[in-house]
Amino acid sequence: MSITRKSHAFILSVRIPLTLADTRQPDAPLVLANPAFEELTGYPLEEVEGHNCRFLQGGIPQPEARSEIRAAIEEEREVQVMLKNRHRDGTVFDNLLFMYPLGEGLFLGSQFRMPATARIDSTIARHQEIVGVANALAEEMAGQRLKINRTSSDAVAQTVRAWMAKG
Ligand code: FMN
Repeated sequence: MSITRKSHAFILSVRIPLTLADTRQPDAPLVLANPAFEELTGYPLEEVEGHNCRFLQGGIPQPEARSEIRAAIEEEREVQVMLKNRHRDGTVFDNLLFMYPLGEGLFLGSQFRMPATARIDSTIARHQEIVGVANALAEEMAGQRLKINRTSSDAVAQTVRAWMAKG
């Protein structure tokens, strides 16, 4: 499945961070990242294209989060995972990563920097926004809407609660 011109332009125009990775290519390289991703991380598309997005982990070990992501890729299903990532200048931030399979191994990822005073409702609002974007892309590229788990908003709330509890 190829990224249509329309999908390409749409991804670049969306104001929330978006990345597209081809998990059927060796080491699942990024094929697209939008300006909102650059604004968040400090990395422009030219520097990240062709690289696996784990470079954002900057050497911080997080085996559980990584195996959760690998399982979701393997099973071609959506997942939300909290990660420690680094901006280009090396500073660490908590990244709530949302991932959706668009078909044929292509995954959409959206990065959400958890604010110091995180709110569950604003995180769920972001989740719903991303689901809307992912559905629009799935329709444009694969001619069908995504199979979104009905309980994925609950899963997001639970992930944020667990993150808040850790302090
Ligand atoms: N990992 C991150 O640490 N930060 C990200 O923002 C991020 N975005 C991703 C976006 C997409 C579309 C995909 C498919 C993956 C993303 N990942 C991100 C996850 C890593 O690329 C990788 O899949 C993860 O670290 C697990 O694999 P590994 O154990 O081989 O590193």
